[in-house]
Amino acid sequence: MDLQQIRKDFPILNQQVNGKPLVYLDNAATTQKPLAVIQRISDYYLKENSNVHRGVHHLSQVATEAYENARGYIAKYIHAEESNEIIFTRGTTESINLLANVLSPWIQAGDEIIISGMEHHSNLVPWQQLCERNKARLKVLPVDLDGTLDLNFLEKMLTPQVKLLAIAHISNVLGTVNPVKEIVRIAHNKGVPVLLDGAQGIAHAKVDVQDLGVDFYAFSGHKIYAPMGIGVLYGRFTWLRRLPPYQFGGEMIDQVSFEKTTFNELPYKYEAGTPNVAGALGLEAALHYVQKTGVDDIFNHEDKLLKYATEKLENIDGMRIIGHAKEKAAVLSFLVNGLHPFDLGTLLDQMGIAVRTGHHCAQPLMDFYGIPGTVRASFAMYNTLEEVDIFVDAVKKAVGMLQ
Ligand code: 7TS
Repeated sequence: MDLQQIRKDFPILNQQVNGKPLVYLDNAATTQKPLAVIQRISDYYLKENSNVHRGVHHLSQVATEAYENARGYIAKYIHAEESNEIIFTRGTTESINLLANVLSPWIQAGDEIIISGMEHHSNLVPWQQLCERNKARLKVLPVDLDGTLDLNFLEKMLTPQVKLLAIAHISNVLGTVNPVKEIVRIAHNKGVPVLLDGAQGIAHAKVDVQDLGVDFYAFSGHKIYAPMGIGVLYGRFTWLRRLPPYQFGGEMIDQVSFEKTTFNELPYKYEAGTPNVAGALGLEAALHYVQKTGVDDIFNHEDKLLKYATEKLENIDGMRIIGHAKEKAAVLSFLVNGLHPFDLGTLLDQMGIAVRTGHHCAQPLMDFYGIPGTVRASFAMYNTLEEVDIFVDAVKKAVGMLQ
């Protein structure tokens, strides 16, 4: 992996913040975009822009072909059986809301949905609200103090009432890589379908939906170097075919009269209105960039950064790292003594370092640890060991100033 070239591909990294070179360690919130992605979006608007699926004219055909090719590329990237299983959405949040919406008729009073104690609010609130509406019950698979899930307990929770298991592939707070293949196997043994929240998983793990055996997989483009406002809900064809539509309007129909409407086939049934074509092309370009760079090399590099940063941080007095799972990816949450994460984050920003502070949209997880929030550094392919050194020195300095 040519790190120097990679950094050149992400021009935003080359800037000063508060008089210091930017060290961008907020990649779990969003990643930066390489020139290949920016150029693809720009090319689309410069040369190809047109509404898709509607026109006989040249540009409409060019745009439609590009959009559908992007769908095909993404299907291959996550090894979906067919491209009809790729529904374009705004991102993980919309993907999960879509699913919660269309599964609603299937969830009856007394049914149960299982999530885990480490979920992002996006994979919690939609299920909680659905349960409330349908008088179903939300059950929570507990997290151990080290940040892992107890699979023996999961077996016990999978009662006949359970209709869905919705779980993070990788935690955005703890970095835990959940044993999702095993989780899917356990759930399927009891006949329970599984949604994986892949917001972090898509960028830091290999995603092969057929190998995982998963029923639904949700992710956001912007976490994997693609633009904001584009994401995917993967759903197995046998599921999506049976489920009702989500939003209604243009594109998703077959025949409309004032008396009755019949719906379009997959995937269009789930894509009402004009889609984010540029976003889909940007996502294709981003995945292509990742593939070209080398997925294994990227993951090895991120792992090296994570281990190096963990080792160095652990040497700081009063350091408490939150999340010690054996399988951990690219995310490092911590607290120092009684210092408030916000104060630490603010001082780090003054030194040019972008980290995230707060509850990271996982308030129940913070309650479990009895903490107000954490400081979180999260890594991407373009981060360097030198940046980790700068970051750790800055943490030491900030702690010194605050104590
Ligand atoms: N699920 C997980 C595990 C996430 O990390 C996020 C975003 C989402 C769902 C929602 O994704 P969205 O693209 O629809 O917003 N996580 C974060 C974060 O950790 N800091 O900012 C956003």
